[in-house]
Amino acid sequence: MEKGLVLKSTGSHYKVLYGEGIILNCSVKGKLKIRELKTTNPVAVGDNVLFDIDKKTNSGIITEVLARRNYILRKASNLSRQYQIIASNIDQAFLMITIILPETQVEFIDRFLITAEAYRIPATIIINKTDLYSDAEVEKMEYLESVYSKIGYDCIKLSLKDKNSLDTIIPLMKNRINLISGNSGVGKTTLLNLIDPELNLKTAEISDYHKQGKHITTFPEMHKMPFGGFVIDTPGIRGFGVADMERNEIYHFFREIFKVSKNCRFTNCLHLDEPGCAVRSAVEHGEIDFLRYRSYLNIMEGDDRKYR
Ligand SMILES: Nc1nc2c(ncn2[C@@H]2O[C@H](COP(=O)(O)OP(=O)(O)OP(=O)(O)O)[C@@H](O)[C@H]2O)c(=O)[nH]1
Ligand SMILES: [Mg+2]
Ligand SMILES: [Zn+2]
Repeated sequence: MEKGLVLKSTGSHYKVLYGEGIILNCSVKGKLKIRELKTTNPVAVGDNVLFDIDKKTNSGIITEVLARRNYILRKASNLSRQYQIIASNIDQAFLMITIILPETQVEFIDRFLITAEAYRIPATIIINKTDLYSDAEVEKMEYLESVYSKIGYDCIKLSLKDKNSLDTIIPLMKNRINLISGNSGVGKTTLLNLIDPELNLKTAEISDYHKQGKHITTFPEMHKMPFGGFVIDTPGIRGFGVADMERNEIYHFFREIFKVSKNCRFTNCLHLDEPGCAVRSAVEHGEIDFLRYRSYLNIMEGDDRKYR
């Protein structure tokens, strides 16, 4: 029996790192230990697993997934109760966004952030493609930067056309397990190729017509970094169905809303239209950003349709 780290999962085959940097193809045979969570992928990138080596085929058979320190989940589809684990055992999550080409929606940002918040994974926002922005787009970028840094999320501006951009990001990633997420086409894989050109991962220009990415990366994959640590590149996602959260706890994961909610008249206030709601009052006074509150309302309505 050996212990290893799952670098890639395609649903039936797994790439596992073990020993002194050996990478082995593995599969799952029979039943794994049953978990209470209903997931479409029982073994996820970042999992620590136990496996047996089949000497004849030089491949591994995973027998157990060890307890996860954390994970990022999304709903497999809006209607299903099934969840997909994007990755597990993460030290830090980077959300890469762009103002244009493609345009990342604020609600998408918030859905990601509350998911990270719920699993206590520190999240940092990367605003990429700064070389492309007009004055109006720079203004929008700075607005988002001010909203999110005010509530305590670091925002890093990058242009991957400029190699010096890496100087800010590499020290943050060093010796950690980092996840990069974001819409298709924002430049997640381009960042990895710039850090380590030997990876030579596939990237593509975004579509001229739809101004969106083409979903080039198809499976999450963890890559070892030359400076120490790992980065998990993920497929671009249109959005997040909020997973595994009770309706009356959603506001706990909007940091600034949670803080103000202590002053609401009713302890079970959901900050919708209750009298004496301190959150609504803070929105009216501009202390809580309206876009954040709107994301909250949409998530409360369960409007997940466009977020998959
Ligand atoms: N102008 C400019 N283009 C960039 C920048 N970063 C990435 N790109 C381009 O954006 C396109 C998409 O980049 P990818 O790295 O494939 O995007 P991705 O986020 O991995 O996309 P998926 O794998 O589909 O999720 C490529 O043509 C990159 O060259 C940037 O900072 N500035
Ligand atoms: Mg990619
Ligand atoms: Zn309230």
